[in-house]
Amino acid sequence: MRLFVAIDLPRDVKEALAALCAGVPGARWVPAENMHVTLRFIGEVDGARRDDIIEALSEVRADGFDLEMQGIGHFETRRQPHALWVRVNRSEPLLRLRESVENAVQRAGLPPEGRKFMPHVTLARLKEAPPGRVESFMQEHNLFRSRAVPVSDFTLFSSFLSRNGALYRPEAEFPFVAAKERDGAAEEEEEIYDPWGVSGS
Ligand code: 2AM
Repeated sequence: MRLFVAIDLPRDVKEALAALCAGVPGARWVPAENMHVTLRFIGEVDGARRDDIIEALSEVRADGFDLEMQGIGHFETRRQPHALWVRVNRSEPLLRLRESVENAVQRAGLPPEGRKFMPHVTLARLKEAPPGRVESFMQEHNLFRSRAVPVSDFTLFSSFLSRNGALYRPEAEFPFVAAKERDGAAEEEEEIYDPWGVSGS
């Protein structure tokens, strides 16, 4: 099966993103229900590897944070744009989460991700879209800004190709377990910085 790890988005945010999706010839718009922020594309794996990945991901520790989207970007190959997306702000907690997920999938035996992390939500895949129209779309929506989206979990999705396009199915959800619960180090540090024991207990 084909897997990827992503942050799912609340319905109102997906709808706000879907409302942008018009006006570019050659665009295959992503349906609102498929919108997400990919943390790690995994690709084809067998059932045993899937189980190892789930086990490794369940050890990821992270604190909740707010995700914000702002502005539009595109990917291109030889000047031909092939994807349109909304930019996701590269906050520290998002980068830490991405790193923890990356470490987890490597612990499960996958090779390291070679590409740089470029957080985004894909709005459309493009086929022979006129670059000028893509440029005007980006200019028109460049002031787009989402509300702050509280993130408190991430999801392992499987992806199937159906006649009506990609179908994404959650295989496992991972609610954040606070990073400070991970080991005793943080607690020890607190004790050192509380020499008078004012925090009680
Ligand atoms: P995209 O949003 O940039 O298209 C499910 O297909 C998710 O995995 C999509 O969000 C997609 O990213 C990403 N994805 C698909 N194929 C990929 C690949 N070969 N390398 C990296 N990411 C990929």
